[in-house]
Amino acid sequence: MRGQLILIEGLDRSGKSTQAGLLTERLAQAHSSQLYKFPDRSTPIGALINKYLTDSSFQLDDHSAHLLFSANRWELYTELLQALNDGKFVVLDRYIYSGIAYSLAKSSLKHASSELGDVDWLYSPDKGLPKPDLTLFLSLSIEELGKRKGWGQERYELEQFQKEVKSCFLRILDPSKDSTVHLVNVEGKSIHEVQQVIWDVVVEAGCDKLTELPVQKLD
Ligand code: ADP
Ligand code: 2DT
Ligand code: MG
Repeated sequence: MRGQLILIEGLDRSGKSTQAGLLTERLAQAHSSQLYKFPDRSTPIGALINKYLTDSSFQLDDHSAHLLFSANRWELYTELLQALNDGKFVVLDRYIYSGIAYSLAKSSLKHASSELGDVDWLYSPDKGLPKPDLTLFLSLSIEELGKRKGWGQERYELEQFQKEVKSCFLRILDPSKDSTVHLVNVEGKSIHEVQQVIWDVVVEAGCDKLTELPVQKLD
Protein backbone atom coordinates (compact mmCIF):
# COMPACT_ATOMS: atom_id res chain seq x y z
CA MET A 1 0.00 0.00 0.00
CA ARG A 2 1.20 3.50 -0.77
CA GLY A 3 0.23 7.08 -0.05
CA GLN A 4 -1.44 9.33 -2.59
CA LEU A 5 0.01 12.23 -4.51
CA ILE A 6 -2.19 15.33 -4.45
CA LEU A 7 -1.30 18.47 -6.38
CA ILE A 8 -2.56 22.00 -5.81
CA GLU A 9 -2.04 24.33 -8.79
CA GLY A 10 -3.09 27.89 -9.47
CA LEU A 11 -1.95 31.42 -10.18
CA ASP A 12 0.21 33.47 -7.80
CA ARG A 13 -1.79 34.39 -4.64
CA SER A 14 -4.65 32.02 -5.45
CA GLY A 15 -4.17 30.38 -2.04
CA LYS A 16 -2.09 27.33 -3.02
CA SER A 17 0.41 27.45 -0.17
CA THR A 18 -2.31 28.15 2.40
CA GLN A 19 -4.42 25.23 1.16
CA ALA A 20 -1.50 22.85 0.57
CA GLY A 21 -0.43 23.39 4.21
CA LEU A 22 -3.97 22.85 5.52
CA LEU A 23 -4.46 19.73 3.40
CA THR A 24 -1.14 18.27 4.61
CA GLU A 25 -2.28 18.82 8.23
CA ARG A 26 -5.72 17.33 7.55
CA LEU A 27 -4.21 14.21 5.96
CA ALA A 28 -1.82 13.90 8.93
CA GLN A 29 -4.81 13.22 11.19
CA ALA A 30 -4.96 9.70 9.73
CA HIS A 31 -1.64 9.15 7.91
CA SER A 32 1.90 10.32 7.64
CA SER A 33 1.99 13.27 5.20
CA GLN A 34 4.51 15.58 3.63
CA LEU A 35 4.39 18.81 1.66
CA TYR A 36 6.67 19.54 -1.30
CA LYS A 37 6.73 22.99 -2.81
CA PHE A 38 8.00 23.66 -6.35
CA PRO A 39 10.22 25.33 -7.15
CA ASP A 40 12.17 23.99 -4.17
CA ARG A 41 14.61 26.87 -3.76
CA SER A 42 16.79 25.01 -1.22
CA THR A 43 18.50 22.70 -3.75
CA PRO A 44 21.49 23.60 -6.01
CA ILE A 45 19.20 24.12 -9.03
CA GLY A 46 16.60 25.75 -6.79
CA ALA A 47 19.16 28.39 -5.78
CA LEU A 48 19.62 29.30 -9.44
CA ILE A 49 15.85 29.43 -9.96
CA ASN A 50 15.53 31.70 -6.92
CA LYS A 51 18.08 34.08 -8.41
CA TYR A 52 16.20 34.04 -11.71
CA LEU A 53 12.87 34.83 -10.02
CA THR A 54 14.11 37.51 -7.66
CA ASP A 55 16.85 39.30 -9.64
CA SER A 56 15.49 40.95 -12.80
CA SER A 57 19.05 41.68 -13.99
CA PHE A 58 19.83 37.93 -14.06
CA GLN A 59 19.16 36.79 -17.63
CA LEU A 60 18.41 33.23 -18.71
CA ASP A 61 17.12 31.99 -22.02
CA ASP A 62 13.44 31.04 -21.52
CA HIS A 63 14.02 27.47 -22.73
CA SER A 64 16.86 27.07 -20.23
CA ALA A 65 14.66 28.42 -17.45
CA HIS A 66 11.96 25.92 -18.40
CA LEU A 67 14.41 23.03 -18.21
CA LEU A 68 15.75 24.21 -14.86
CA PHE A 69 12.28 24.11 -13.29
CA SER A 70 11.92 20.53 -14.57
CA ALA A 71 15.42 19.59 -13.36
CA ASN A 72 14.40 20.92 -9.93
CA ARG A 73 11.53 18.40 -9.87
CA TRP A 74 13.94 15.60 -10.83
CA GLU A 75 16.20 16.63 -7.91
CA LEU A 76 13.38 15.60 -5.56
CA TYR A 77 12.15 12.63 -7.61
CA THR A 78 13.76 9.75 -5.67
CA GLU A 79 12.80 11.20 -2.31
CA LEU A 80 9.23 11.88 -3.36
CA LEU A 81 8.72 8.41 -4.82
CA GLN A 82 10.20 6.83 -1.70
CA ALA A 83 7.84 8.86 0.51
CA LEU A 84 4.80 7.61 -1.44
CA ASN A 85 5.98 3.99 -1.36
CA ASP A 86 6.64 4.31 2.38
CA GLY A 87 2.92 5.08 2.79
CA LYS A 88 3.23 8.87 3.09
CA PHE A 89 0.64 11.16 1.54
CA VAL A 90 2.41 13.80 -0.49
CA VAL A 91 0.89 17.21 -1.18
CA LEU A 92 2.48 19.28 -3.96
CA ASP A 93 2.34 23.08 -4.04
CA ARG A 94 2.83 23.58 -7.83
CA TYR A 95 4.33 20.95 -10.16
CA ILE A 96 4.52 20.29 -13.89
CA TYR A 97 1.42 22.23 -14.90
CA SER A 98 2.95 25.45 -13.53
CA GLY A 99 6.01 24.50 -15.55
CA ILE A 100 4.03 24.26 -18.77
CA ALA A 101 1.63 27.17 -18.19
CA TYR A 102 4.27 29.81 -17.34
CA SER A 103 6.48 28.89 -20.31
CA LEU A 104 3.50 28.66 -22.66
CA ALA A 105 2.40 32.13 -21.54
CA LYS A 106 5.82 33.48 -22.51
CA SER A 107 5.39 32.03 -25.98
CA SER A 108 2.14 33.97 -26.47
CA LEU A 109 3.59 37.22 -25.21
CA LYS A 110 7.23 37.07 -26.33
CA HIS A 111 8.23 34.32 -28.77
CA ALA A 112 5.42 33.52 -31.16
CA SER A 113 7.24 30.80 -33.06
CA SER A 114 9.65 29.20 -30.58
CA GLU A 115 9.56 25.75 -28.95
CA LEU A 116 7.92 27.43 -25.94
CA GLY A 117 4.63 27.35 -27.84
CA ASP A 118 4.84 23.58 -28.32
CA VAL A 119 3.07 21.85 -25.42
CA ASP A 120 4.69 18.47 -26.27
CA TRP A 121 8.14 20.05 -26.09
CA LEU A 122 7.29 21.75 -22.79
CA TYR A 123 5.94 18.51 -21.34
CA SER A 124 8.76 16.19 -22.43
CA PRO A 125 11.42 16.88 -19.73
CA ASP A 126 8.88 15.94 -17.03
CA LYS A 127 7.98 12.60 -18.62
CA GLY A 128 8.66 9.80 -16.14
CA LEU A 129 7.98 11.86 -13.01
CA PRO A 130 5.20 10.58 -10.72
CA LYS A 131 1.75 11.59 -11.97
CA PRO A 132 -0.47 13.10 -9.30
CA ASP A 133 -3.44 10.94 -8.28
CA LEU A 134 -5.42 14.17 -8.01
CA THR A 135 -4.80 17.67 -9.36
CA LEU A 136 -6.77 20.63 -8.02
CA PHE A 137 -6.60 23.94 -9.87
CA LEU A 138 -7.70 26.88 -7.69
CA SER A 139 -9.60 29.18 -10.00
CA LEU A 140 -10.52 32.82 -9.37
CA SER A 141 -10.72 36.09 -11.24
CA ILE A 142 -7.67 38.25 -11.92
CA GLU A 143 -9.59 41.12 -10.24
CA GLU A 144 -9.89 39.24 -6.94
CA LEU A 145 -6.27 38.09 -7.15
CA GLY A 146 -5.16 41.69 -7.58
CA LYS A 147 -6.70 42.61 -4.21
CA ARG A 148 -4.58 40.07 -2.30
CA LYS A 149 -1.43 40.99 -0.37
CA GLY A 150 2.18 40.47 -1.41
CA TRP A 151 2.18 41.39 -5.11
CA GLY A 152 4.94 42.71 -7.27
CA GLN A 153 8.17 41.27 -5.90
CA GLU A 154 9.01 38.58 -8.48
CA ARG A 155 9.52 38.14 -12.21
CA TYR A 156 6.08 36.80 -13.17
CA GLU A 157 3.90 38.98 -10.94
CA LEU A 158 2.43 41.26 -13.59
CA GLU A 159 -1.30 41.41 -14.31
CA GLN A 160 -1.08 40.94 -18.08
CA PHE A 161 1.22 37.94 -17.67
CA GLN A 162 -1.03 36.38 -15.00
CA LYS A 163 -4.01 36.66 -17.38
CA GLU A 164 -2.08 34.80 -20.03
CA VAL A 165 -0.92 32.15 -17.52
CA LYS A 166 -4.52 31.61 -16.45
CA SER A 167 -5.65 30.89 -20.00
CA CYS A 168 -2.65 28.56 -20.49
CA PHE A 169 -3.49 26.65 -17.30
CA LEU A 170 -7.08 26.22 -18.50
CA ARG A 171 -5.80 25.02 -21.87
CA ILE A 172 -3.69 22.22 -20.37
CA LEU A 173 -5.84 21.27 -17.37
CA ASP A 174 -9.01 19.80 -18.84
CA PRO A 175 -11.19 17.70 -16.50
CA SER A 176 -13.08 16.30 -19.51
CA LYS A 177 -9.83 14.74 -20.80
CA ASP A 178 -8.28 13.70 -17.47
CA SER A 179 -10.53 12.55 -14.63
CA THR A 180 -7.81 13.24 -12.03
CA VAL A 181 -8.07 16.98 -12.76
CA HIS A 182 -10.56 19.18 -10.87
CA LEU A 183 -11.12 22.90 -11.21
CA VAL A 184 -12.02 24.41 -7.82
CA ASN A 185 -13.76 27.76 -8.00
CA VAL A 186 -12.45 29.74 -5.01
CA GLU A 187 -13.95 33.12 -5.99
CA GLY A 188 -15.41 34.83 -2.92
CA LYS A 189 -14.72 31.82 -0.67
CA SER A 190 -12.96 32.13 2.69
CA ILE A 191 -9.85 30.07 3.46
CA HIS A 192 -12.00 27.76 5.57
CA GLU A 193 -14.62 27.33 2.82
CA VAL A 194 -11.96 26.50 0.22
CA GLN A 195 -10.40 24.01 2.64
CA GLN A 196 -13.76 22.27 2.96
CA VAL A 197 -14.36 22.13 -0.81
CA ILE A 198 -10.87 20.69 -1.35
CA TRP A 199 -11.38 18.07 1.35
CA ASP A 200 -14.71 17.03 -0.19
CA VAL A 201 -13.01 16.52 -3.59
CA VAL A 202 -10.16 14.55 -1.99
CA VAL A 203 -12.60 12.23 -0.19
CA GLU A 204 -14.84 11.89 -3.25
CA ALA A 205 -11.80 10.85 -5.32
CA GLY A 206 -10.79 8.31 -2.64
CA CYS A 207 -7.49 10.14 -2.19
CA ASP A 208 -7.75 10.20 1.61
CA LYS A 209 -6.99 6.48 1.73
CA LEU A 210 -3.90 4.36 1.08
CA THR A 211 -3.98 2.66 -2.31
CA GLU A 212 -2.64 -0.53 -3.86
CA LEU A 213 -2.33 1.03 -7.30
CA PRO A 214 1.25 1.63 -8.43
CA VAL A 215 2.42 5.21 -8.76
CA GLN A 216 1.59 6.37 -12.29
CA LYS A 217 4.24 8.04 -14.42
CA LEU A 218 3.71 11.14 -16.53
CA ASP A 219 3.88 9.87 -20.08
P1 ADP B 1 -0.20 31.26 -3.27
O1 ADP B 1 0.63 30.23 -2.57
O2 ADP B 1 -1.14 30.69 -4.27
O3 ADP B 1 0.64 32.37 -3.86
P2 ADP B 1 -1.06 32.04 -0.60
O4 ADP B 1 -1.62 30.82 0.03
O5 ADP B 1 0.34 32.43 -0.20
O6 ADP B 1 -1.15 31.95 -2.19
O7 ADP B 1 -2.07 33.24 -0.33
C1 ADP B 1 -1.81 34.56 -0.84
C2 ADP B 1 -2.47 35.60 0.07
O8 ADP B 1 -3.89 35.47 -0.02
C3 ADP B 1 -2.12 35.42 1.55
O9 ADP B 1 -2.08 36.70 2.15
C4 ADP B 1 -3.29 34.61 2.08
O10 ADP B 1 -3.50 34.77 3.46
C5 ADP B 1 -4.44 35.15 1.25
N1 ADP B 1 -5.52 34.16 1.03
C6 ADP B 1 -5.38 32.83 0.79
N2 ADP B 1 -6.58 32.24 0.62
C7 ADP B 1 -7.51 33.23 0.72
C8 ADP B 1 -8.95 33.26 0.64
N3 ADP B 1 -9.68 32.17 0.38
N4 ADP B 1 -9.56 34.45 0.80
C9 ADP B 1 -8.83 35.56 1.04
N5 ADP B 1 -7.47 35.61 1.14
C10 ADP B 1 -6.82 34.46 0.98
P1 2DT C 1 6.09 30.44 -6.12
O1 2DT C 1 5.65 31.88 -6.04
O2 2DT C 1 4.98 29.46 -5.88
O3 2DT C 1 7.33 30.15 -5.30
O4 2DT C 1 6.49 30.18 -7.65
N1 2DT C 1 7.14 28.43 -12.02
C1 2DT C 1 6.99 27.44 -11.12
C2 2DT C 1 7.54 28.18 -13.33
O5 2DT C 1 7.69 29.09 -14.13
N2 2DT C 1 7.78 26.89 -13.69
C3 2DT C 1 7.63 25.84 -12.82
O6 2DT C 1 7.86 24.67 -13.20
C4 2DT C 1 7.22 26.12 -11.47
C5 2DT C 1 7.05 24.99 -10.50
C6 2DT C 1 5.58 30.15 -11.08
C7 2DT C 1 7.49 30.91 -8.23
C8 2DT C 1 7.25 31.14 -9.70
O7 2DT C 1 7.79 30.07 -10.47
C9 2DT C 1 6.94 29.82 -11.58
C10 2DT C 1 5.81 31.28 -10.12
MG1 MG D 1 2.70 30.01 -2.52
